[in-house]
Amino acid sequence: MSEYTGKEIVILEGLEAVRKRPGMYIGSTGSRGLHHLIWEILDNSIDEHLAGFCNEITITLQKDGGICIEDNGRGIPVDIHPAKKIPTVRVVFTILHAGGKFGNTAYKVSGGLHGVGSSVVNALSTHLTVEIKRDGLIYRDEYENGGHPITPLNNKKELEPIGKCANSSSGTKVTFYPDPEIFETINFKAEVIKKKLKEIAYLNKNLKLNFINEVDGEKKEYLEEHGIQSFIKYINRDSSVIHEEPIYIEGQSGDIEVEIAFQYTTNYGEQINPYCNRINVVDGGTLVTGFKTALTRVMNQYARELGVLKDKDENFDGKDIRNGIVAIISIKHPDPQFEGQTKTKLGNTDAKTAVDDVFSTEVQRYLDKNVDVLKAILDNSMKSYNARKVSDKARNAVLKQLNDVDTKSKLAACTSKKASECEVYIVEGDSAGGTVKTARNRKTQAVLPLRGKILNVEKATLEKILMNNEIKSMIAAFGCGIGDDFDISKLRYDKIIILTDADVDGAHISTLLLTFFYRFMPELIYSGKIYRGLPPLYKVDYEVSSGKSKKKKSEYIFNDFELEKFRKNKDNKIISIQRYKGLGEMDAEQLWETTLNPETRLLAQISISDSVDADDVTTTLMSSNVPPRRQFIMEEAKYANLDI
Ligand code: 0R9
Repeated sequence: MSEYTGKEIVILEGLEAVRKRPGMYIGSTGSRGLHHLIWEILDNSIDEHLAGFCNEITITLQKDGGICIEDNGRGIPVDIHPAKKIPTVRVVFTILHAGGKFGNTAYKVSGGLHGVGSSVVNALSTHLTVEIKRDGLIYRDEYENGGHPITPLNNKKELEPIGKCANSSSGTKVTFYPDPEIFETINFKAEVIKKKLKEIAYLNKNLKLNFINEVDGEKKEYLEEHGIQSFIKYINRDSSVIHEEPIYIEGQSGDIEVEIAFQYTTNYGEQINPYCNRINVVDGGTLVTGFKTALTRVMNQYARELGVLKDKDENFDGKDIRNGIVAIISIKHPDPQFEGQTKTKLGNTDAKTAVDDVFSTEVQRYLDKNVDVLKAILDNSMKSYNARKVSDKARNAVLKQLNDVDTKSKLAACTSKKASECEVYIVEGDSAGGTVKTARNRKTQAVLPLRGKILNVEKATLEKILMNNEIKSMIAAFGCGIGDDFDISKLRYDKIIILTDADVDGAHISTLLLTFFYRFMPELIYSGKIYRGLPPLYKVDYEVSSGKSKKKKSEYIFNDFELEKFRKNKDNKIISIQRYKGLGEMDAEQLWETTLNPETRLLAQISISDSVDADDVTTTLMSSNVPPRRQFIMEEAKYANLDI
């Protein structure tokens, strides 16, 4: 253990806050949060690439459980920070900044946690080393136990160089070991890292990414010369396409750079993946609006010119034109404004104009030269237009019947009509539904029991989906319509909570429900309305002794990690551990205490962190194309117990 000066303790206060509430900074302390640490460090290297100073990054998964990320950029500055009077690199790793990348002068275009990422990773590590090559010298700074510096500074508070290197060689290398006291697992997964590197390579053409797995000796290199055009081919690898080559467009409007690639498949629906400064803005925003507006206008113009639309006033709806499209929109903006609850929606109005400008000019240039592609797209739009007219009829018929469904469905409504205080529990099966009905707070908690498994919407026709009783019950209960008529302002509940047993069947029902929401009411997910209730897995009876007296107590435990921690606590003498297999094993009182009471229950909010991944996993798991699903399940089976 090293000694810390009073000053350093003050400096570390920001990092203590990170250790107290890691979820606030990295989302979770499960496997997803663990990998987030890598993405944060990687983001800094990518920023350096975007600034034009780095073209190679190497990630090494070490045998000793550590992870090492190295870039060949300028190297983090080591000079004395004018305000903090310690080396700038130490400021970067030990001070949690409120935001803004050091006055925003460091980078023109920037992504990530806005400069706090390095200190967050340091706070959550048992050991971290940063090595810098700059101006022909090598420097090293080390930290332990959540960010305490252990490298001595000289009397001028500077870092002494530890060696020399060629003047031409520069860069930053960060090696860290995540803290097992913070994370439920500290095992990095090669597959997860490789997938991310692939995505980064697609979005940053000409950036070389190396992956070295010292555990099994694997080495891989990612370099995508054709960038997002190859990304589209990769996304559509298992789909049938209506034109061979993805269409690629690039251009600049003012100081905004725009890159778009798209291709039509025969799939129903649309998949638009927007990125701003390489950040997946899953909720879209102005860049998506610009793309949609321009595409609709340009294609309607062509349709009239070519006589596909006969009537001068007749128009394809935007939805008809986008049916089957898979697109990537990637822009670089010097001053992005991220909006919405999860900051994943772009707000800048100039991004809309820029995308519209670049896209409409360039796509016409392309389509004028590739008339066969133009005709294939218009033909596809016409088919969608005709199909929509048929399905509109079916949907309207269903929506008309909904009042009728309302009375037939098993919904146990709540008495309050104030949406902001109401929630609905979607429960697996009538019997669990019965207990939840007894246990709930009738004023604010409604219960909708579902009978058995709901329909897999990925495999069914729209008509069949709309005739399904469980789906009709949900549409009726939520009150906000479906598809084109969906209006989130009419939603009757503030939270929709999926509550299933903690077993394979329960997980399957959850997946089916999420697939339905994702495909037909995605706004519910984007606006953070969907949750999974997390009932406890164990009840532990134990004895605590204080002085001579002994007290019997019991506690609910929600996962294996917590149980392990509980077991390790020597103050508790465990008498018995009961494992709950299903909701049915709890009585109403226990259910209220553990799963329904807003004060004590545990809920997981469902969010989408990666739009390509969400669509990919949904298609792979739920469609009728079996070989990719089999492969996915085999690859993922190893990780099946980890967090969602
Ligand atoms: C392996 C992970 N890499 C990094 O974390 C990393 C940060 C970083 C960086 C700069 C260059 N490379 C980097 N790699 C840098 C250098 C200079 C100006 N801005 C950025 C320069 O030489 O003038 N920095 C990220 C933040 C900072 N540097 C800063 F705040 F300290 F300037």
